[in-house]
Amino acid sequence: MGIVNVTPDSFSDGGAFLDPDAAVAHGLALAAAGADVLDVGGESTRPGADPVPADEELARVLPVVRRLVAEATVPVSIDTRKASVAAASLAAGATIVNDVAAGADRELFGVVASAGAGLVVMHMQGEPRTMQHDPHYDDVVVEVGDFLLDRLAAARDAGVHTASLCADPGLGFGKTPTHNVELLARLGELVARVEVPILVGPSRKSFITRIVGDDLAARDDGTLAVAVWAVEQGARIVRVHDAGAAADALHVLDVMAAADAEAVA
Ligand code: PMM
Repeated sequence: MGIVNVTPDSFSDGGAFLDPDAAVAHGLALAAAGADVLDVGGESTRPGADPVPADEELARVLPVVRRLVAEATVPVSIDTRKASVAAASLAAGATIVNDVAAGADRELFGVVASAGAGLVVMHMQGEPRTMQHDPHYDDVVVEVGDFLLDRLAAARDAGVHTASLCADPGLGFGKTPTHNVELLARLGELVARVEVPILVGPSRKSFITRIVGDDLAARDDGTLAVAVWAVEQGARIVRVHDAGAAADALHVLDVMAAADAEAVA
């Protein structure tokens, strides 16, 4: 899943693609480089971010969603917490809603159900403005799993089909670097427990900079290692900025996993 942030303030690419032409060109380049899904977002959820009003979020994402739906050959997902933004984006041709608030907007699951769309529910402790103020868990893996199972059940109750569901532990959302590493180290437990496909979003996040330093190349290298690790543990979708590199790394992993000697003959 390639990230297309149409925001002035996302933590790693804020402002780069606020212009719709730049965002569309970036999305098309990600798809050409190997992204299987393009995830368009108009509200930064970085730690400390303030909420964006619905009309502003819509004005950012809709032109980009429309054009990517028309011009890209891969599905378009809308990264939003708002049912109104989800509804307008689905009407414009998006087919997946990526909700980092997992249905906190009570109408969002119903919107997804009536469109027959796909849904990502993500775990977050708190909300973006304050989520990194001393997050606490007794057992982060168990608690994130409990939350995801509860929200998946709520989505099914609202009419979303099980086959349309995906769950995300929400790396960096109300979690210390230690929590993130524990979630990744024990990702297999979540994969087994949650049963729907797992998505992870490690890309350029600060727990990686703690390990490899914070220049961009190092963050991207670290992201690739997490992507490969996560897929090895059973994750099915990795949400990344550099989709070409991740697609290549995961392709190499596939060749190894399948002992596909033909691939190198
Ligand atoms: N991370 C960000 C935004 N949206 N969605 C999902 N499902 N999972 C994530 O980890 C996630 C997300 C923040 O990163 P960005 O500012 O680079 O988009």
